[in-house]
This record gives sequence, structure tokens and C-alpha cells, in this order.
Amino acid sequence: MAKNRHQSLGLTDEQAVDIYKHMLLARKIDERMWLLNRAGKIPFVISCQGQEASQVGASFALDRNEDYVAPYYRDMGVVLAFGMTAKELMLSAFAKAEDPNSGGRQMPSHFGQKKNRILSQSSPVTTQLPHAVGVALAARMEKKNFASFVTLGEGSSNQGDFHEGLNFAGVHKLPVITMVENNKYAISVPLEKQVASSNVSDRAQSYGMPGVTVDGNDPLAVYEEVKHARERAMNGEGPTLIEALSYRFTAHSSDDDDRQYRESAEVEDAKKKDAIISYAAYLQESGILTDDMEEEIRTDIDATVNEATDYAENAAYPEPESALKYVYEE
Ligand SMILES: Cc1ncc(C[n+]2csc(CCOP(=O)(O)OP(=O)(O)O)c2C)c(N)n1
Ligand SMILES: [Mg+2]
Repeated sequence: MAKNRHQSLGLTDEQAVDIYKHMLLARKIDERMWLLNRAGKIPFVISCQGQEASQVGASFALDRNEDYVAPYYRDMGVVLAFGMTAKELMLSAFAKAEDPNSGGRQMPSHFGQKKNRILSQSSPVTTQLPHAVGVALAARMEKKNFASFVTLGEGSSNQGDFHEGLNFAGVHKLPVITMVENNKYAISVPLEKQVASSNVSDRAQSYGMPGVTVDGNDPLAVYEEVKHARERAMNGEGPTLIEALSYRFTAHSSDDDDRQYRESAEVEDAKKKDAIISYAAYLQESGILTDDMEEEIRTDIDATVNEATDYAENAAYPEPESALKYVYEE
């Protein structure tokens, strides 16, 4: 990576380091969740590991005080950047009453937080896409200046909702940005058995919008594309489809054994391109991250993750009767 690229993209040194802090925080929370799961303390993990650069790079290109996001289950980097805290994520993992996503009712990683404009998602993949298109339609109808941003996996781009949502967005030129996080697998199904076209972004053409494929391990490259897409959206030029290429470092979830369908050598190879390492090196080479700063960042993040874990572990469960809440009008 060429030095000081962030400056030519309009990012301050502080913002460039902040991107790194968010990526690392997401990674560290995720790693802790796996330990808690294996220790029998939390029931389920579905990881962001390997996708943090795409998620955080994209989020920093949005207006994090105005735009709406419809994330999918791996998007810990997106929801952290939009204001959800480590503590809130842990409360969700432990299914505690204070979990802002669902009060401990939903599976973990089914994000939703009104105050941070994070749309609640349901389990059938890609249902969030038409929702995000609807939010963009609302922006148009109410003449408001915000964009809506939606993410999904590449396997999920084969669902009907993808076609219906993007076609509608294209016809009406709505301010919605779709980012497909292509991590090469849909559970056990490799990319070549999911998608017949060379790139998922090739599909944009049939919806009358630009489609780009970007290196999802490079947060600045993703930032640049999403920023451009947001400018288009705000100028009334309509939607954009972005495909961010990365790799899923963990098994699909804590209930999956990926040794059944991929070689560990392939995983190890992908980890050589880990954005946490390459982006830290970029910041070091640009002279804006020193060893001392890195040490301080890691110490702070460790403390944040420890505090969040302890708080959530000791927090109260919801009352059993509360499971009946919000089923009918309430
Ligand atoms: C409509 C629907 N079909 C199947 C599932 C089960 N399922 C959950 S995640 C997943 C794989 C999705 O793969 P991809 O879109 O590539 O996202 P990734 O998990 O790789 O990030 C499947 C099949 C589901 N949740 N919803
Ligand atoms: Mg995938």
C-alpha cells in the first residue's frame, strides 16, 4: 500500500487510526466470543473475522449520524462503527435482558438498534435488502438527505429478495448502497458452486446501476468505493452495488466444522492477507501509528472486552414471562 493514501481520500490521520481501532475491537470481541462459546457460557457465535476491513472501511464512508444501515449477521464492524458498544454486543451474546437488539430474545448477531439507525434483521437471509430499499424510498418521499446501506453475503445474493430489491432501487434511482461481502463460502458451498458469473458485481448491469468489485482486505479501497457510491446517492444518481472480496477465517458458525469441506492450508493462506496486520503495517509506514500507540490501543481494547464480558455475564436474564411480549400488539 502506498504511504499516506488515506490523506488523498480525505481522511485525517486520526480517522485512519480510528478505522484500525474499530477493526481490532471487532476482532477481539469476536475472539472472546469463541472462547466463551467453547467454555459453554454463550450458545452461539457467527464471526466477523476476515471481514472487518470491509465493514469498517464502508461505515466510515457513510454519515454515521444520519444514514441508516441494514447489516447482516457478520457485521460487527458496521454496528460498532454506528455506535453499538462492546458491552451491548456481549449482552446480546449472553442473551441478557439489557441486550438492546432484542432483550435477549433473538439469536446473537441479529442486530437492531433504533437510536443508531440499525434496522432490525430477521433470520431468512437477504430480507434486509428490500427493507433498506424501503428506507431509501422513505428518504426520497420525505425529501431527507440520508442514504441507506445494506450488506449481505455472496451466497445470499442468489435469493429472490436481491433481485426484487435491486430492481426496484434501480428503476426508482433510490439512495441505497448495497455491499456484498464475498467471503468465498456460503456455509459449506464454495463460491464456484454458488454464482455463475465471474463477479457478483456483474449483476448490477441488469438493475441499471454501477457495480464494482473491490479488495475487501483494504479498508481504504472499500472506503473510497462507498464514499463514491454515497456521493452518487446524494446527487440523485441512484443506487450502487459493491462487492468486497475477503475470506471467512472461522467456520460458518460455532455449530459448523469447516474441516469437512475446506483444507486448513487454504485458511492459513488467506490469513496471510489478514487486514488487521496489513493495515497496521500501512499506518506504521505512514508514520501515524507507533509501537507505543499500538500497545496502548491493544491494552485499551483488552480492558473494554474484559469489562464487557464481566458486565454481561453478571447481568440479569429476562423474566421468562417477557418471552410473550411483542408477539401481539404491545
Ligand atoms: C432464506 C434462507 N435460506 C437459508 C438460510 C440458512 N443460511 C444461513 S446463513 C447461510 C449461508 C449464507 O452464505 P453467504 O450469503 O455467503 O454469507 P456468509 O455466511 O458466508 O457471510 C445459509 C444458507 C437462511 N438463513 N435463510
Ligand atoms: Mg459467504
